[in-house]
Amino acid sequence: MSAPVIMTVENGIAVIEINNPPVNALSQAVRSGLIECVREADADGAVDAIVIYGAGRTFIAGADIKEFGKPPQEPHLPPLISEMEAVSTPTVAALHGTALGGGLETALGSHYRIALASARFGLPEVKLGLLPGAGGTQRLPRVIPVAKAADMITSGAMIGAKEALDLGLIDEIAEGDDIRAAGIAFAQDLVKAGKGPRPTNARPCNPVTSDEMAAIRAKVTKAARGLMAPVSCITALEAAVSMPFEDGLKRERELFMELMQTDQRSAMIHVFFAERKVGKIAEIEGVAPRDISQVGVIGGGTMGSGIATSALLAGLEVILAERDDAAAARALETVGKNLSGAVKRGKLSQAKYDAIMADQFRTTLDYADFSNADLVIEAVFESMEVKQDVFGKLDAICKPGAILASNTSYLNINDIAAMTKRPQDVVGLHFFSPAHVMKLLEVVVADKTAPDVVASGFALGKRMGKIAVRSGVCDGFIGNRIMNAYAKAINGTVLAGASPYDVDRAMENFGLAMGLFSVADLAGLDIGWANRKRMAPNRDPRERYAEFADKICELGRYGRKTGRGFYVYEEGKRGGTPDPEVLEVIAQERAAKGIQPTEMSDQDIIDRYMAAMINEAARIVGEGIAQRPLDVDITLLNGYGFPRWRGGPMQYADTVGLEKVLNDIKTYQKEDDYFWQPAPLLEQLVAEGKTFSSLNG
Ligand code: T1G
Repeated sequence: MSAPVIMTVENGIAVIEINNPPVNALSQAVRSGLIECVREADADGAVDAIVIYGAGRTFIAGADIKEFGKPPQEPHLPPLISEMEAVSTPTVAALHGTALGGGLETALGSHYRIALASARFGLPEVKLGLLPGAGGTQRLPRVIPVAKAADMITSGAMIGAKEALDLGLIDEIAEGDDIRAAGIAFAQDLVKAGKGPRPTNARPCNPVTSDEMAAIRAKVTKAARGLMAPVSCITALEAAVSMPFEDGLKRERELFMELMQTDQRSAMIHVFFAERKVGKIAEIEGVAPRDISQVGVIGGGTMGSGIATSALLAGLEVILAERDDAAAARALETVGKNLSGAVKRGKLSQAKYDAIMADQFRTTLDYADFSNADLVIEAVFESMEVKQDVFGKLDAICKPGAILASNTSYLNINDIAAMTKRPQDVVGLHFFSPAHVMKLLEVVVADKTAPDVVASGFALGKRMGKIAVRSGVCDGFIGNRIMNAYAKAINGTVLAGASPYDVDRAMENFGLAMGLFSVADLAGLDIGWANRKRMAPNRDPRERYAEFADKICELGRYGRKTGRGFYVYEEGKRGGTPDPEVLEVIAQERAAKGIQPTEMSDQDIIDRYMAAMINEAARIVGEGIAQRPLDVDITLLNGYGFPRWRGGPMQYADTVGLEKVLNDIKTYQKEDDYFWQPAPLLEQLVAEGKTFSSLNG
């Protein structure tokens, strides 16, 4: 393996190249190579200036996250950057790709910064439950306005080269795309102009008033909702504003080391790697996906239009079929609105919007128009009969090799595939509403689905900017099956003594955007009601069925759309208010069932909710529906709003301890020993003293 850092000297310019694919992460070898080269160059009387740049596609994209959690190795990055900053030879960071985290901190410790026009810059440590721990919180506010520094550090968002130049983060945007040559030319100009070192730490922090700082802290604290890192970022920034540089650097280090010990940090780094690992499955390793350029969508409702929008934004040609002109017109309007939203958000240019609407998208009433489609996705009514009819027709119309996909959220893909002569081409592509916004895509693999069709589902997901997760066939696949389980547990919790309002409060305090009953009111209680009626014939008589939701529906209360559900909704008011009549319905059911309600703390409620989620997830992994626990985590994080800083239900289970979860389940069994059956995998892992993460490979 060649050295990750090499230096050449050309006409008095020491050029240090960092070459540690894929993203030039600051591994121990890179750190030691970098500081050795800087020391050697600074001691070389023939060297007038030093240029540091990254080989390959990017400058340094940060510390090597793979080293986190392992014993830290010298040289540590903070003193390395400070030593580099103090050299007497002017240093230039030549930036391209994404200069992120420790990479941007290394650039901030350089005296000057030049970048390609396509370069981007960020301090995303907060997305890992950390803060910039190598001087970023101390040097950035010395280079750009404090408020902007606060925004970059607490959001982790990247900025482009033009904004970086305007802010003063970089000194120049280079012409062309040869960052090495641009760095050398910039250094030569420095030497000609007689410019020496310009250490960032010698610059004062940009001005900010204490009121402005207080307002920044208040805003960040409110938005943090349980996250520790953003608040620590502000504490470090306050040190930059109020302390001498070295003291601020010490304070930053203290705060960084505190965050390194937190469960939030280990959860968010778990998510970082899990989101990259979830697409790596043996069955598609080395399997080429089929070419997809024309996509057919059947059904122009919310889901179908969202899927069409997502495909259009991915650059695919889309034909959307509806049953009549009016429905087709509505679909066209919905897709147009979705794309206009993308234009407003800066995700799509107006010119691109016009081009899409002119010749990349059209509607039809005739499935015959799908004869040349590479992929057809149906998003019709959730009825097996309707879907089987659609697939029978598609089988006769579509060309050989075309992929036929169902967006069903729980129906059996094997039964749908059986309506075709090409079961190997049939797959489930379960999008989440709104499909052009939600990142999760469940690729549901039926018994006969071909590996290259599975690979095509993953490739489509990546092209759409989504995260695809492989699911086997079962009722509800991964996400909805788990949601059905924890909804039953929550209904049991309400029967046992909690109110729907206690539950929603506890879930929101846990970090979910909304509690289960608020979500149900928003989605429409009639949808869940129809589902429960569908499942009723198969309901096991031993199930302790909670009826209060059905009773509320029988009163014609379907949630927001009818003005009443679990909550009462008044015109012009955002949220709903608790409804005493709902509490009465629940009290009557408890009485009829002979249940004496018990007091429940928020923690009691969360313990039950999470035990149900973890137990069903353990079943799903044990049955092979999800390949690994990380697949469940990624599903719940990207499709169901599970708090990212908790890492997902399986990561959370490892954090609280599987033995505790199992013991909780055994306690609840006394109330309902039908629902609370421990999953075999959970019992096995507890018996072996193992964690779910031990199954992630
Ligand atoms: N360390 C180790 N591996 C990394 C890495 C990193 N910083 N960044 C990416 N990888 C791996 C990734 O796991 C994947 O591996 C491959 O590179 C391609 O990544 C002291 C403490 C740079 C925008 O948070 O945002 O600096 O799956 O699929 O879509 O204050 O990677 O191929 O085996 O994401 O083109 C701060 C994280 C670290 C940046 C490229 N830096 N990376 O996106 O490729 S903490 C970050 C990214 C820090 C200092 C602190 C993205 C990217 P594999 P990829 P991509």
